[in-house]
Amino acid sequence: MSTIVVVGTQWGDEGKGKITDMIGEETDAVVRYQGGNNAGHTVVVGDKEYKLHLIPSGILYDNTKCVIGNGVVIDPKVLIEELDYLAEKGVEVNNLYISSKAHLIMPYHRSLDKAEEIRKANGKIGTTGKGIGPVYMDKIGRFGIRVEDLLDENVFRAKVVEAVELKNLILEKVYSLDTFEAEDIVEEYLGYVSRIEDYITDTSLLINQEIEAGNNILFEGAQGTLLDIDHGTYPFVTSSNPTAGGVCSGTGVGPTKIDEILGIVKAYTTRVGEGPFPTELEDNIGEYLREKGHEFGTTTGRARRCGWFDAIIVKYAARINGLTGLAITKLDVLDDLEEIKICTGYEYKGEVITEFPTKEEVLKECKPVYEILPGWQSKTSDIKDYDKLPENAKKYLARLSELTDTKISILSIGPKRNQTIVLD
Ligand code: 2SA
Ligand code: MG
Repeated sequence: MSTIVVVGTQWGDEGKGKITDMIGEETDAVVRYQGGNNAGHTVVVGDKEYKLHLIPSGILYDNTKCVIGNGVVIDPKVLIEELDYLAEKGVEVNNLYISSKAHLIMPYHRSLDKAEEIRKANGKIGTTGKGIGPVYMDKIGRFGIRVEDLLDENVFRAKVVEAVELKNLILEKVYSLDTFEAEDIVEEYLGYVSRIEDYITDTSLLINQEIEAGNNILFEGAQGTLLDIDHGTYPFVTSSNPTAGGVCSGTGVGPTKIDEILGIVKAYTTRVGEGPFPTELEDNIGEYLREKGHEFGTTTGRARRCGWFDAIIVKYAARINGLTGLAITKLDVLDDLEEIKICTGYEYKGEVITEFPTKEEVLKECKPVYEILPGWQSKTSDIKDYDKLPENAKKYLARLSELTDTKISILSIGPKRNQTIVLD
């Protein structure tokens, strides 16, 4: 038996969905532990493409349990839309388990998320507008509403009435926005109960029983290390812990039960939303990466910012997550380039630093120090064997592994399941 965590090492969109889907084939349960429908995974199976936001990618397999852990925040409307979307595509959704302790995204969370972005204007985070920050604020503030509350009409109504009273004050007085009618929300949300009640359970118990039974479990991270609320580029982060530590609190599984932590690494770097990004390219190479890599948000459709591989951040991710291996994705996107740069340090106030700075004000001023490697200028997307890769591609990969002090376990050279090379 083994448990593995799949975690993003950059700013999200590293291709976690594809790798999760691939490993998911041999997995008994796929578990999400944080975030909500701000995530976006694209998975290609045969000639079908699936875009998922909330439900774990493992849903595409018949016998894999799909678990939404307590650390996830759930917009029930989106959940039901996703269930319908999967049903339309002929995917069975019997194997879904939702934590009774997960918090619910309410309509006022979405309003507050958007309103706060508008209020901030210059300092905005560039959120997905899905209500993520406000729902986690309520959770930490101890006045959130959990999935289990939906199962008791009186409890649910009382909590909504209390919450709406305060939210309406804020919406009206702080943001001059429309307020909500508690009873409308109660009616809407109780209407969802019949669609989801059968999935609700004690998921910590379930996962621990699975582990006990010797089954293989995959914990699927959303977003990435640099979007972590504690370890990311604060305040330009999401409001949860996508890093490996989030697995334990977000699922109710102890740290001694985790065997492997696989870091997903894009062969270059992207970021969506605001915040510092030292290796960002605002030239035609950046444009080339965006076009060739289809770098547009799965959730919002926003164009992603693109840049060279930054070894400082991936080395940092290896430390924060305790990575046991790397899965490098989208190597094929670099196929046509004449030369490829790797950031090996930052120049800050005349000195070169090689550890990721903790302060956003410092990172903002960092200039990348590059090592330049020759490109391979040939197609890699059909290669099945690591040894058959062009020499310069192998050199590039070896350098990434060396700089981040982590072995490469998986290499992905295209969106399809069979465009993957497993190294160990
Ligand atoms: P939020 O909405 O509060 O979580 O936003 C806070 C920051 O976190 C970033 N963020 C993301 N970055 C990359 N990918 C994400 N998921 C979608 C995708 C994004 C999309 O997979 O493509 O479609 O735009 C994701 N979710 C949150 C966000 O950009 C803010 O910087
Ligand atoms: Mg994504």
